[in-house]
Amino acid sequence: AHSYTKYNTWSEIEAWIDSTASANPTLVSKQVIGNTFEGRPLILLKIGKSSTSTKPAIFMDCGFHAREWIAPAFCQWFVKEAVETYGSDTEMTSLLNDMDVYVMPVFNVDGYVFSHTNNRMWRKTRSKISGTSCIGTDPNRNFDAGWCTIGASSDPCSDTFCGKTPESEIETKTVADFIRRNKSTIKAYITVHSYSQLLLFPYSYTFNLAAHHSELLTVAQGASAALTSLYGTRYTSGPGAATIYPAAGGSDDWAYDLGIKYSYTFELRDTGFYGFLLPESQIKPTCEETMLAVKYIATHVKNNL
Ligand code: 0X9
Ligand code: ZN
Ligand code: ZN
Repeated sequence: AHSYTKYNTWSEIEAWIDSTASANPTLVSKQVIGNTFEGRPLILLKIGKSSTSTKPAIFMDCGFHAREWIAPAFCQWFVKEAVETYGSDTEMTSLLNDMDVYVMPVFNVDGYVFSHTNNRMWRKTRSKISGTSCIGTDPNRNFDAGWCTIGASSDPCSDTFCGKTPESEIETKTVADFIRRNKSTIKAYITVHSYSQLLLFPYSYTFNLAAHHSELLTVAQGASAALTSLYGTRYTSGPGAATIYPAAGGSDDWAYDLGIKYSYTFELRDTGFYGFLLPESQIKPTCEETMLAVKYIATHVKNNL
């Protein structure tokens, strides 16, 4: 059965999506935007008070990389907190009154399933291409942002394979198409990974600073301070290339170059003791502290529309 304090399987998450949407019809709606390589649905939850006019929105995804199980756990937690605290928490209430949040609980569904059934350390998608028996593309090397120029591999057997072309992966193409289609309403892009306790922003495909570098850094530092205030967890903020490593083809750089100024990548707990194998006992504290950072960013976005 589904629980917010365990690592749910895809079938548990799928059932949870349906029950959450049916239980909260005024606040949550489900949208299937496409299908994965293996045919599973690519699902978004749109969270926000219904309105007759189109509201500005935040897009947040989790689970690009299959083995980063804490990321989908966070997206589920975010939805829970949104529906539980709307109407009582003033910050969440005004956020969801004025904006919508598109939450994609699992981006790389096929990889997530494979990491549960076959290989806990799987990272990539599960797509097959001709000419090799190696499987999968790194979805965070597959976006059209300096594609495959640095920190990515053109070897299909590599864990950072950039794919045959930009957006070669159906998951990448589907999400990129959705964001392009809703470009005028999406004011912030947040993508959740693990691990390293970092809050990153563009660029990662170049060491050049983003045009909005100082605002992006100030907001990241404020969000990190909010996160740290709960349990003292330390985060480092900065542009991807200089803070973690240069790597092209990421969704954050792509969204930023599309014109979505507030573009952030979270690398959740921990700093390597457990790494991707973060114990379930850390789901609740990790999610509670991360909520503070995401709400901080969202409120900044809302106040600067
Ligand atoms: O390498 C990545 O894709 C991310 N780190 S992870 O350990 N979760 O794989 C960092 C992504 C930073 N942003 C870009 N490289 N665009
Ligand atoms: Zn990742
Ligand atoms: Zn809570």
